[in-house]
Amino acid sequence: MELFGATRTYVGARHALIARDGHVASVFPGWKGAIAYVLISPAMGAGITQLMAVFEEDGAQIVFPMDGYEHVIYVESGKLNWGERVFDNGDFFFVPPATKLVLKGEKGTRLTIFRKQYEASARVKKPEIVTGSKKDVVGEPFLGNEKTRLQVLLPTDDRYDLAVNIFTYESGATLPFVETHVMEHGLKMLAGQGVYRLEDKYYPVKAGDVIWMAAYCSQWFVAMGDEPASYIYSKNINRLP
Ligand code: UGY
Ligand code: MN
Repeated sequence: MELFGATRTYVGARHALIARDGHVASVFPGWKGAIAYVLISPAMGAGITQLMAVFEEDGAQIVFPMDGYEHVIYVESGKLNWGERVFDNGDFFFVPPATKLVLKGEKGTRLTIFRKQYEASARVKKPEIVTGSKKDVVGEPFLGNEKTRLQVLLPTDDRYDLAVNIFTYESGATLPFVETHVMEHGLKMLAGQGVYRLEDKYYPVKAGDVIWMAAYCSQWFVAMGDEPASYIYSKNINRLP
């Protein structure tokens, strides 16, 4: 039976689950042939904005202002150009604040973009451009558990105040304990499924879902089903609150 007037989406004060069925597109100045879904933003209380950008025509273009915001772009599918640089499926790059960011893509290209105000500090140097690919980043066992692997995509030295990681779980594997921490997360399920605990609620989640966890949102995950579950997520790091 078709579900009618129902959704898995929930937006609360300290966490949110955004399922695909509720997405509504936005377009921004300078964007041509491409749309964005602003899935996590300050409008819901988040410090790190998360967009899904979709290129609807060959040669479509998206533009970000040259301001105090840094960006991490992850190519979920398709092909993308940033100037002379070319990015494919699974490639990612970090763009420091005040850097020209005009991206052109082929039809069908889909990106997850994290956008955060850079927190400068007199003690640290400015962050630099980073480029890489998921396939080249070793997945380290998380707290010694081989069934849960963490790929840390960006350098973690103190120039960087934003981490973006990919966490992959074999079916049945879990986060080892319910985490409660000052750092916030924006998360996109890339593959598989499982159950996410957010504060005191438990949500079935699957590929395509987006989750926001505010600072101190208690969190835990168990992967379930026939394939490993994998998600990419952001985290603010290296700055004293
Ligand atoms: O980096 C993290 O805090 C990570 N272990 N959290 C999460 O996967 N929800
Ligand atoms: Mn966490």
